[in-house]
Amino acid sequence: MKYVFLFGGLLIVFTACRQNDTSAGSKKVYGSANAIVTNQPNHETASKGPLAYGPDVPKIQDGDTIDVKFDVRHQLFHISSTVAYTAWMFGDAVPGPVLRIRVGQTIRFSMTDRSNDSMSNMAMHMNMMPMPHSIDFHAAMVNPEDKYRSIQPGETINFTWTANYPGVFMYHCGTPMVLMHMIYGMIGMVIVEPKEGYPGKVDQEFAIVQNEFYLKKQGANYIPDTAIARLKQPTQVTFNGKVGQYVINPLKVKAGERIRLYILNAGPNNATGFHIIGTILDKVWLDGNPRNELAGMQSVYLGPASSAVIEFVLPEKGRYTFVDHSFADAEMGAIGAFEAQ
Ligand SMILES: [Cu+2]
Repeated sequence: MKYVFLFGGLLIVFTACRQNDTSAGSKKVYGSANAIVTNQPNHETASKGPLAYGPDVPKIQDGDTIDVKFDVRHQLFHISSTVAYTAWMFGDAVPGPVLRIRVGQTIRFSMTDRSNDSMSNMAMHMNMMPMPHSIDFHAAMVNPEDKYRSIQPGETINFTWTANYPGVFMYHCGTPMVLMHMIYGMIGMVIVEPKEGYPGKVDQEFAIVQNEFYLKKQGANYIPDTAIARLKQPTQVTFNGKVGQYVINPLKVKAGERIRLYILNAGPNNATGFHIIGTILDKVWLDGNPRNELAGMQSVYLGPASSAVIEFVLPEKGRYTFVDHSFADAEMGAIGAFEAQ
């Protein structure tokens, strides 16, 4: 539905924000003004907003409107001490930054495609070439043809959206071939808290994104391979982008503390059965919505683009390994540990 207004002869057409659904107790905002694409890089800053890189969870920012910016870059990324490739990334890592907002907040989003920043004379491999990118927020309810359109290297897209549902949502690049853009690293998490915050108190919070890599050797480094990705046969599966990083540096907690974990399976292809050895998942909110509550789970099964908020206690001092209980994935890197002291 479009509304047309005439202001002093100036025709302004916009898809209006309509608040016509209060079924879940809070007003929903459908749609927003058309996206604006400029051919200028936004040099103000490369990232901005309530953002952090997992396992850290960013602090919520108060206010009705939140400015969020993260740019797209092509940069060398290490997924282990021996494996690196030129990633296409939101911000500075794979996965991109975790964004944390609240139901009812409007996100004023800006993104510059900086894939042309990183060109150097020695870096003209196919995967370093500047190219169009886009962003698709699963947490938003907007016209994808408008807001999720691809922009060219050096261009900036600006659009707004309002968070209607609480949950842990994925964002990713939606530029064809989507599979390729995702296996290059263009994935990330948005946490949308309920209006009054998640119910109950916890002592520690962590954010974990699981995703697959499909890499083949090219010279000294690696390159993502869509042929392997089509076969759904990953070469590495990781928590927050690095093979076994929480085996090397376990997440530190205290025995008996209540821990809340925001977990997203970004795929792009395979499912996960997230499990913590030595405890039971006390509460599981599927997709991060407290209305979808399960209790006493041994694992939580998440397909691609599925998520959960889970709460649990590590009962006594010790090291608690967590895995994708599809153990092939654990062998390929989806393994970590909590160190309870
Ligand atoms: Cu892309």
